[in-house]
Amino acid sequence: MNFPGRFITIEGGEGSGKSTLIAELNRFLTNSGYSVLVTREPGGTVFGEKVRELLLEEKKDLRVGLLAELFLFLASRSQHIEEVIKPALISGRVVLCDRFNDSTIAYQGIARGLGRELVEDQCHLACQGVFPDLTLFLDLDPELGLKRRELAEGKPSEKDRIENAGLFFHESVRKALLFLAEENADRIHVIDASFPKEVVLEKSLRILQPFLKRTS
Ligand code: Z5A
Repeated sequence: MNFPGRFITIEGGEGSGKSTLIAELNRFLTNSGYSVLVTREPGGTVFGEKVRELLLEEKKDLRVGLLAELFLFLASRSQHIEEVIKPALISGRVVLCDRFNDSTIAYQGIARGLGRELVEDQCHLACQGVFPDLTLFLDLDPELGLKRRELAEGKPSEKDRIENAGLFFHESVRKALLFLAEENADRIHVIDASFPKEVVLEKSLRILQPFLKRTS
């Protein structure tokens, strides 16, 4: 679907710097005159934030099956698209979204093992024709991502249910995202997130600015 606005997603593992980059991009683009909407998945709506709590909660005896997990992520997404993302794109805004379909394909489809095709099909159903125009993938060694978070909090951080899946799982997610980036090289841009924040911002803007100028 073609909209006046632009839909930009930011992907990457835990602690790769997505929230940090999104805040800086928001500041820069807003100062440059764009109307920007920052949002995230799971979440972005009142309903989605409730689903997020359910998805991330780590609680003894709480079991979440693979399909149940997938459908919860997609329930949040379809509400998010209908209530927030689509209206913003129709009104010409630049939407910066922390995670989207590529996360679902990498985490649920490939790393959890549900199967890429099955997950892609369900994502298509949930997305109602709304797909990212451009994606920045912040690529970082998962061990480094975890260290960054611990450094920020000054202690080993409490992990949510998905973070707790272990290093091997997070390494599979990274490989899956790199694979998706290779396959969708026209949309997904890989940025080495081990560089300092200013460098990551500069590299991102070098991709984003010409894209926005070209397509606005
Ligand atoms: N998930 C899924 O399974 N399926 C799906 O479909 C979707 C999600 C949508 C929630 O995501 C979980 O849901 C996630 C995937 C799964 N689980 N995991 N893993 P989330 O986005 O809320 O959680 P997260 O990925 O763990 O995000 P995060 O921990 O908030 O990390 P971040 O936003 O990428 O990083 P940050 O907060 O910007 O930075 C972390 C620290 O590093 C902070 O102190 C910064 O100041 C510092 N930082 C940032 N950049 C740098 C650089 N360049 N150098 C040094 N230090 C830096």
